[in-house]
Amino acid sequence: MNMREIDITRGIVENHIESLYRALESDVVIVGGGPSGLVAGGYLAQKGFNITILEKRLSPGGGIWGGGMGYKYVIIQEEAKGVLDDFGIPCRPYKDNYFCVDSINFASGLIFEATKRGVNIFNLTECEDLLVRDGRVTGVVVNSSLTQLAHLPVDPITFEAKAVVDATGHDHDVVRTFSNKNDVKLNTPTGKPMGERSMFAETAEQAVVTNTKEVYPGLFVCGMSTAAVYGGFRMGPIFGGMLLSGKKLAGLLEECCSR
Ligand code: 48H
Repeated sequence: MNMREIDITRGIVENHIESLYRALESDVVIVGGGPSGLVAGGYLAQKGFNITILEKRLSPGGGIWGGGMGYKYVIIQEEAKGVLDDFGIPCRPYKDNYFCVDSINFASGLIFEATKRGVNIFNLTECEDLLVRDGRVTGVVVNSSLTQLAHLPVDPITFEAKAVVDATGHDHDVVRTFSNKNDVKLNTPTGKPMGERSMFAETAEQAVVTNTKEVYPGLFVCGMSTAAVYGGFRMGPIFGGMLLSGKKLAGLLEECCSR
């Protein structure tokens, strides 16, 4: 075999550019590759939508990998088991209404299934701002996380989308930045992000699903960022709410993108 380094490089560059082209006009850009974003993306890609996920870290998976305090299992309540099944993730029953999931299996399984269904994930890629036209979010402003880490003065590029999702977890980075930079009224009781509250698992798990919604025309929230945006409680290392939030979001976006 005549192995040439330049062919290896061409293979990487050509394929990356092709992925990038596909992302430029996405149906949905999901910011954050944690459980809620991966589940939403996986269901939508299965229906044929062009889905891009931006993840600022090297590895997608968000808060899954660490289990609870670094102990590697997380808990799922019975109502969310169907989502695990849909993504082919194994679990074992625990007490009457719970299932235990190995966090390594959980994170890698969601990532693998989402990408198999066609979700276009960009790691080391950060959303730093939004595109807004006539009172509607129309896309994202994107930069390399490495540029951000090194505090280099490098301008970003942009992706257009029919809908953008803040799936950035506790940070609610997208909604927070959007609200701070613009004189906008969000679809929250105060018109602003309301801040996350202390731990109360049962209430938190219900609220995370209820508050999965459009927070501004074209901008949706799911997962833990709903708690920060709508003043919800936190729930600790139980992840069913994240899965059900992602599934609900997929339903909302399917409707929005088919209009
Ligand atoms: C690109 C970004 C940006 C940005 C952040 O935190 P996550 O796992 O998010 P969720 O909501 O799917 O899951 C929350 C869950 O992991 C959790 O934290 C729970 C259940 N906590 C309960 C408790 O009481 O503590 O993932 C968000 C992802 C991360 O991977 C970030 O790196 C990424 O978003 N991210 N990516 N551009 N601007 N900001």
